[in-house]
Amino acid sequence: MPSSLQSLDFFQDSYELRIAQLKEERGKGIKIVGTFCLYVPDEIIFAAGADRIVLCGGKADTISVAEQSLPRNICPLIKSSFGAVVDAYCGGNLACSHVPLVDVVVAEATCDGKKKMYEILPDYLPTYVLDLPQKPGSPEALDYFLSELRKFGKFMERLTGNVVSNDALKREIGSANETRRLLHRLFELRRRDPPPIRGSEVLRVMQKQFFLSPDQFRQGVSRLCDEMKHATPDTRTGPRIMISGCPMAAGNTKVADIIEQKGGVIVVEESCTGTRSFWDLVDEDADPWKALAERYLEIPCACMTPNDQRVARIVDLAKQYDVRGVVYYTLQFCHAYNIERLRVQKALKKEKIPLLAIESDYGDSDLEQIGIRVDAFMEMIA
Ligand code: BJ8
Repeated sequence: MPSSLQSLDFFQDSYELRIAQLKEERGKGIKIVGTFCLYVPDEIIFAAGADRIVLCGGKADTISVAEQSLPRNICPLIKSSFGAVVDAYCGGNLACSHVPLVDVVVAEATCDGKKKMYEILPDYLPTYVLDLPQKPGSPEALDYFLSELRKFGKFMERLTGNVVSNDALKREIGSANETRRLLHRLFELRRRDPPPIRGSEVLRVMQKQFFLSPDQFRQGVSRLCDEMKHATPDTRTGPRIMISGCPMAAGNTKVADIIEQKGGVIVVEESCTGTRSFWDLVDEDADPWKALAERYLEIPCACMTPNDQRVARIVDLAKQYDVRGVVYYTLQFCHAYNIERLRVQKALKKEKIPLLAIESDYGDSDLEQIGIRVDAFMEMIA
């Protein structure tokens, strides 16, 4: 069903605009950094005068290329991302025409599949790996991550020839916080009953957060919020649903679309393409390096242990958004999110909030089966 919100058109039509911008920047000698994860602070990249795009793949069409090198039984996000790079440099098919515009990848030590993929990536693209403490709550974690961020800052300085000054960092922190506040505004509007926008529409906007420049993205979200404020409420009356789990990278809207086809009203997503990307702000009054280290270590990703803050946040969001049920989404072979589901399920059960677990890939073969399960879940919680 086409949306009545005109400001969504900008996000749909913005691909060419951004590609043209990246090409122009490259022509001027500006470095373009590709990333794969929320743990790599954009603020440091921008403070060095570089630009960035996130390369996480959500499309099925680059998976077969990846499977010529990678095992089949790993997460589709890893295969799709890697396949897009191989395709760009060897296949010439340019499934993702922005990949060849990247000068360097800044990767991160999160899940095993990604870490090992990053060891092969330098065959195609220069790759820098940011290390992460695995127990973010331990007393040594902050100091260690801080030293990793400073090292990364030095790397960016060598890459661009620009100094990453405290002033530049503070400016970028302010700008990133502005985006985070805007997204809070967008998500706040979704608490209405019924919400003024569909969850699948918000997901497509959130996916663009990782592709557009911060300015382009903010302008688009600001216009969207203004329009949503006065939008006629949707007449859909299905159960309010939260999606929680793995990111849904650009190209992947499969489960969100099925939930809506079955009458669910998605009101919030606890994922990296949802609240995890913007919920916490960076302290603008503290030392910028320390403030960044503190904020980024708070990201509640299942790769970290223990991850109590994620479980608590899911329960909190479920209450804030008055959800009737949670669809827990895991990408196939993502052990971290899959296993963490047990703790999430237990915590939600205490609050009498039902959970439906869906594990899927980027293919179409399970569409019908997922549809049947979602249908039954909707009936149960209606
Ligand atoms: S902060 S969720 S973007 S690591 S889904 S590749 S974890 S096997 S994408 Fe992620 Fe950063 Fe965490 Fe977010 Fe591995 Fe799981 Fe695949 Fe994943």
